[in-house]
Amino acid sequence: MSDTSDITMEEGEIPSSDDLLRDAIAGLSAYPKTLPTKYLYDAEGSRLFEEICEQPEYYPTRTETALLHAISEDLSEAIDNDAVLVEFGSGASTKTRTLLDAAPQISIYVPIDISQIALDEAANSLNADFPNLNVLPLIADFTAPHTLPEATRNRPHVGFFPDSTIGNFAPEAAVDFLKSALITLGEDVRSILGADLAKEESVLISAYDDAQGVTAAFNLNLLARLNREVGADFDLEAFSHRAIWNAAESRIEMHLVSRKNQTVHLGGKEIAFAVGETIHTENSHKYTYDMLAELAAAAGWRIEKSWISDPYPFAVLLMGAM
Ligand code: AVI
Repeated sequence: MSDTSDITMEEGEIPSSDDLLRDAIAGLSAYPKTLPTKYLYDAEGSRLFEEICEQPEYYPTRTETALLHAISEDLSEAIDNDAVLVEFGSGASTKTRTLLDAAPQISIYVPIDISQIALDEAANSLNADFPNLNVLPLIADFTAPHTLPEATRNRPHVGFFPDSTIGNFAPEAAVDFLKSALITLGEDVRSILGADLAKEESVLISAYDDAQGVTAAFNLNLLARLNREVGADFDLEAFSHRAIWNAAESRIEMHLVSRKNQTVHLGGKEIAFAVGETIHTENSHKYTYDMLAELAAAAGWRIEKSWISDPYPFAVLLMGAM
């Protein structure tokens, strides 16, 4: 298997189309070929991801939502009065509602996301449904440390990282992210982390290669995006989606497989593909509880309490700064 530390999500600025072209050329000129995961999420990719979450095979979203509902009272007990809830990579803030319903003592919510549209929509709908909540969105790359709005000073802070996004980071990047979250949140804080856990291979493969082909469309959209935004000439029919379980790394990998020998053009470069050659586009690590505890500890967090769902193991961890 390839060393794919370069395809994971990483710290940095909000990417431009110059970045997209530069990163795509670098990844496609390497062997094995890669494309950065972060580029899966343009408007169409984000729409397709929402659709993936509704597929019967994609258990993580339903499982985490049900678990958060079941333990919401316990989580609420761990949140102090007048708390600031900071969500890293908030998207539509869907799962946040479960916490906000159970913990009305949260007075400020800071969703951090790179999508202004997602933040505006989430803020509008939360303002309507939680009139006592002060929503202060931050447009930023959530993996980097940030200064929170002035109004959050001198209040207890709680971080929220749902959706198993942590699994899309390589272990070292996951530690960096958890450290950076600690810098953003400050000292003496708590966080709630949702992470999918390792399980039967057939369940994982189906979840990442659904019968409707939504995950395939999500993966192929990356090539469509290169055609749209940087004038590449990928023939989408000439690539197929593949999900692989890499047991040694405890991760599901998404690849795009060339169905024939072909040459693709982008940014004045010719990129040759042999039949069967793959572009590695995403890793979704399925850590064990012990692996998660190690990552958390390496970043300065200790696990105070944890809940694991059944029959599909998914963990919600309540962590405190060490
Ligand atoms: C966003 N992330 C947690 C999803 C996952 O399960 O790793 C992304 C995804 N890729 C394919 N299906 C879902």
